[in-house]
Amino acid sequence: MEANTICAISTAPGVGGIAVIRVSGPDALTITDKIFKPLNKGVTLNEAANKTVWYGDVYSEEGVLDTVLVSVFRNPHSFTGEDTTEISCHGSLYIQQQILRLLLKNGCVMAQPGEFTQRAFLNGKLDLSQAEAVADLIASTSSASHRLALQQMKGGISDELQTLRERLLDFVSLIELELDFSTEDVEFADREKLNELVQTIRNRISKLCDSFALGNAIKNGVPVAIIGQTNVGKSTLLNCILNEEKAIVSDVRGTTRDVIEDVFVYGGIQFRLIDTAGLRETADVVEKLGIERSYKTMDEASVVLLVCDSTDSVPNTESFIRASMERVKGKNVVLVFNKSDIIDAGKRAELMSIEVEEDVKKVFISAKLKDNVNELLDCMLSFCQTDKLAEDSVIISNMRHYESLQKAQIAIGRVEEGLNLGLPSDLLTRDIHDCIDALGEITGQISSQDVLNNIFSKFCIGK
Ligand SMILES: Nc1nc2c(ncn2[C@@H]2O[C@H](COP(=O)(O)OP(=O)(O)OP(=O)(O)O)[C@@H](O)[C@H]2O)c(=O)[nH]1
Ligand SMILES: [Mg+2]
Repeated sequence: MEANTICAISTAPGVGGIAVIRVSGPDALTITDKIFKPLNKGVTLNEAANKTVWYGDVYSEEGVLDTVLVSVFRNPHSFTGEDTTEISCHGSLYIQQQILRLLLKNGCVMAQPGEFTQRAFLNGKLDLSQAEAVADLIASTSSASHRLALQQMKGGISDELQTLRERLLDFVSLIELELDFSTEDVEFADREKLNELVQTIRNRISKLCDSFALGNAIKNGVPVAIIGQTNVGKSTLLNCILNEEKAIVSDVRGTTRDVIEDVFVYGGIQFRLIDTAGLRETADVVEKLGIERSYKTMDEASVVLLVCDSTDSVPNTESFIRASMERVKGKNVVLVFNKSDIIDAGKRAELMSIEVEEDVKKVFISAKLKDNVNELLDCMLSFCQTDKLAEDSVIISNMRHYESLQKAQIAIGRVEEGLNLGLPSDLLTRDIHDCIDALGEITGQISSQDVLNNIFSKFCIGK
């Protein structure tokens, strides 16, 4: 346990109704006692019971600074596992700064970013993936990203990986025992049972790895590219979905020259909607650069809205669709026929009959009149496998976990191969250890100081 006592403002920077200053460490109660006097005269926080709240005044050199509430959490019953006080003061910036100054003057040191959570990890209150989930929870912007973070914080992935890892550890110790008896031909570890475990782990890891695409999209927003020829109404569609005049709309072809992006939440999922420059042949250097960006956006997006102007000639529309479909193979694509307000039923039928691959949906909308846009949004939502979220399955959303799982997958593949080939025990154990280590990296049983610093430095101060 760290010897010093840290403090920081834990609420968002700025003025609020109240602010919370957190103090954690062996001297948290003593130091807070030096600046705070409870209304019940004669009581000190040092003698206060665990999980109690005290009403009283904070004193500076000049007298009373503010009337506050102080919560007392005693080691190990606090977030950090150390003695902790939380001072809820009035939200003035001046008061917050003064209380911080008084705490520092009386022996506290400023907390580093994420240091409260890092201490919680070091004191065994959270494992590493749970600690990371705290950061995700704070950053969550949609109900889905909130759910993922909460599930991870409550130990969703840790429990399961820990169990699998322990079972592997059991096997490896049996195999290592065999090595001690190398002159005799003994087998303590049942190879068939080991093979079963290897299969279980391989299947589980591959499911978790597969879930990363969804998890990552939920955490960072699903990128949706709005692609089409000039003047088809791409920017109008962006504005209509965002419900603001984000992009310039005009009847001049080539109005949008750059990518314009914003996020919005629909059905609990955050989408990143990206408007692009209209695709056409052009001699204009700047427009050309814009069009290059359109293609790049299209390549990087996971959902592509191919927008067509319903009033355009069918052959032109058809050839645009053909050319684009080549490029977006494997992505989720919606064919959006815009300006449906100014076409007749005959034209609609003609456009409907354009042949495309089965899984490509066609939606008629009027971005200008905001007509049928919900059908388009439902279509986008359908790509997000929200049913997987409804099930209680664990979804990976952290890049570091994904990389460790991939390492574990390679190692367990080698174990499987080794078992099939009847490799000698010492070679087998090396691969099993690789897998055990990779799984341990996720929960923090195996971690270097560099990894820890990197993770916790991404937190804000006070967390
Ligand atoms: N009638 C009708 N007009 C529309 C609709 N959507 C867009 N428009 C009009 O089409 C013209 C082009 O709209 P934009 O949104 O600028 O088109 P764009 O695809 O972004 O065009 P570029 O940026 O030049 O590629 C504007 O005059 C819009 O008012 C629609 O649903 N119905
Ligand atoms: Mg535009």
